Amino acid sequence: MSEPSIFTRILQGDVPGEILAETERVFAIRDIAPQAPVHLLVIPKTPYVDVTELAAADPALLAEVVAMAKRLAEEHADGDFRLLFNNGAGAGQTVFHVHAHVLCGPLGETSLV
Ligand code: DGP
Repeated sequence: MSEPSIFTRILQGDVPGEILAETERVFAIRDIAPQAPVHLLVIPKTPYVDVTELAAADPALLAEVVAMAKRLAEEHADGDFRLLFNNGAGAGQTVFHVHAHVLCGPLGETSLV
């Protein structure tokens, strides 16, 4: 069996990290290296590798990710947000447990886009 991802370890409390929001199937944390004034990660608890796998396996769960992103953008900013998934190493994905970047406000010098 593969090792739990860094995000699963944060969720389980094995690695420090504040859980900003949590439902039965989704949770959110701050990105450790923010690329915008508000930069959060919304993460399904089931560790699908990337968004294409998530969308194929459980589209309703992908919709839950979007709903949590909207809620967080309203709580932490003015409600508008960019939603970004890096899909594959060639696109910059470094953690292979699917996560949505929620970016509010102007982007800095970022490698994300
Ligand atoms: P990506 O490159 O799309 O796979 O994004 C992975 C993001 O995860 C990256 O922006 C930094 C973030 N990250 C990596 N390790 C940690 C960590 O230990 N804590 C937090 N809060 N974020 C992390």
